[in-house]
Formats: sequence, structure tokens, C-alpha cells
Amino acid sequence: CFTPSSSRPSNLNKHITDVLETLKTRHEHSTEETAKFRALQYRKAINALKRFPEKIVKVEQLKKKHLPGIGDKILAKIDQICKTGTCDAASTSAPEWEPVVAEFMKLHGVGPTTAKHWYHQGYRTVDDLRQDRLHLLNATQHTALKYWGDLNERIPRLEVGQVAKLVQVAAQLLFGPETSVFAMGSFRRGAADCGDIDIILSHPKPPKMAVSPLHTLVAQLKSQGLLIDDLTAGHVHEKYMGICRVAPTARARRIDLLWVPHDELGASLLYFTGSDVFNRSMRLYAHRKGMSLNQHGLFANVVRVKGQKLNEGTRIAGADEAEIFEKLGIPYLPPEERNA
Ligand code: DCP
Ligand code: MG
Ligand code: MN
Repeated sequence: CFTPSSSRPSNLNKHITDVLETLKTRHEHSTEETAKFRALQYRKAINALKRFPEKIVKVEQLKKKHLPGIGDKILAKIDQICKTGTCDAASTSAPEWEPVVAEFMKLHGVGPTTAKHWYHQGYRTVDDLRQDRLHLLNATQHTALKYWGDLNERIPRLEVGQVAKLVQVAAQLLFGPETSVFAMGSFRRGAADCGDIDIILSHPKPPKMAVSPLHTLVAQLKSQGLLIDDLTAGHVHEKYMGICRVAPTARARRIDLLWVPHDELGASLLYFTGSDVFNRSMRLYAHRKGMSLNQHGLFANVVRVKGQKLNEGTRIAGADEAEIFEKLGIPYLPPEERNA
């Protein structure tokens, strides 16, 4: 997945990836212990197939290729899809609880276990939850429900840019012009619309204050009316999750603010740009090279025994994003190329 898309054809295997998408979604809504792992395997398989340079008409084309996520079980499904256009697992209709659980899981802070629990208690729609049973929900879920309609809408790219600009102006007024502010996540990857607004802030010499700079900024943005509700409680240090509104009559949007140390800015930019699948591949790549990558930096000389880290290693990059690619021996990929 470290190949630029310009040298990659478009998805030649939609006939297969569409069916696998259905199965992936089933696993995402499942409460089985292995469901998370399986959903991830499907995501990897789907990404690998999308990039596969030829149209697959026989499963033999994939044998011995060892594509990510494609083990014997998925190979058997692909075989069936090649032969019949679908596979048993995908053509059986979804169980009755599935669409209900899927709807509940769209609420921030609700996973499959909670969603299934509500289903078993007899709730079928988000309106059922809203009616008179609010004691069911914790504070975060309650806030998410309050803005349910708005939060299900995609955010136009333009609006993400406007919010980031407002945050930048406020932060630079508070902490000076050397404060850096970046719009991250799918926005930085070039998406036309985003699921939420992700912002990184950093400062070469963070002001020493009684409360953290991020907490100060959040208070300021609340008084301006940009931030309208919290999803995290208490004093914020490094990460804030909440709800914002670009103007009084605009829709409510999910916003994440991250305050990072200046010498970790590159690693944080890399992490918060994503995608999450791209991050996982990059971490795995580092791991294979005896290194370790996280949002704080790239570490070399990591000693692992049976996969367990015995030491943290030495940090060899962190402040600069491009340097992390360089030290890993991967050609730099611009954010738009990290959608895998
Ligand atoms: N991230 C990650 N692993 C996770 C969650 C997040 O690596 N489990 C990183 C990669 C994401 C970034 O954080 O790209 C931002 O997370 P979002 O959930 O906001 O995802 P995106 O911005 O990529 O997509 P969306 O448009 O849905 O917000
Ligand atoms: Mg996002
Ligand atoms: Mn986010």
C-alpha cells in the first residue's frame, strides 16, 4: 500500500469487493469475540483486491500471492464469488437485529455490546431511546443523541476548512503567531466531505499556565460559541472531543482537537492523517524492520521477545513527517495517497 495511486489502476475487482463489503459490515456489527479481528481482515482483503492489477475471474490468480487479509477462508469465499457471483454467507439475509444494531452504533460511544443490549431490551430505533428512557444513556451518548440528525450528515470540505481557520485565529490570538494549527484526518487526505473535524495544535514553546493551553483554548472557543458541547469530561490536556457549530444556524459537527509536543509533531501529523488502515500497515512495516512507530515517534533498536517489547528503543524521528518515511526506507507518500 506504499505505492502511489498514479501507478495503480482503478478497482478491477468490484464484483468481489462489493460482496466482501457486506460480510465486513456484518462483522462490524457482531458482538462475537473474533468479530473485530475479522472485520479488519476483510478491510485489508478489500483494500488489497482493489489494488490488484488484474480482474480476478479464478481464485487461482490469488494463490501463492499472500495478499494482506486473504487467508484460506476468504479465498474459499472468493472462489465461490468467481463461480456464482456471490457467496452463501452474503446471500443469506441479515438477521433482524442487524440494522437496529447498526443504527445504534452510529451514536458516538456506542459499540456492538451496548447496541445489542438495547436491542434485547426491546429498543428498535434511536427514537425509542430518546422517548423516555434517557437513563439508559451515559453522558456522552446522551450528548451524541441530542445532535443525532446533524451528526449523521457528512461535513463539506469547505466547512471543515472554515472551522479550522476559526480555531487557528483563536489559538494564535491566545498563544502567538508561532502556534501551528492543521486540519487532519480525511480532510488532509483530500476528501470532498468528512465524518468529523480533526485538528492538531502545537507550539514550539508552549505557554506555562495554570491550566493547559488546550483547556484554555477550549474555554475560549466555547465563549465564542464555536464549541457547543463536550464528549469528554473534566480538564483537557492533550485531547478534546466535542461538538461544534461554525455559525449559530449551522449544523452541529463532531470535532477532535489534539495538542501535541513540538518535537512529536511529525509523528502526530502522520498518525492523525490516517487512514487507520494505512497507519496499521505502516506500523507493521516498522515492526518488521525491528522498529516501532506510534504517534510520538519512530523508534529503532526495539527489542522484542515473542512480540512483546522489552524496551522502548531509541527515538530516531518524530518532529518531521517526511523524515519518518525516510528512516523507514519508504518513499514519501503525500496525504492524498494514504487512503488505504
Ligand atoms: N486513527 C487511527 N486509529 C483509530 C482511530 C483513528 O489510526 N482507531 C487515526 C487515523 C485517522 C485519524 O486518526 O485518519 C482521524 O480519525 P477519524 O476517526 O476522524 O477518521 P478520518 O478522519 O480518517 O475519517 P472521517 O472522515 O470518518 O472522520
Ligand atoms: Mg475524521
Ligand atoms: Mn476524528
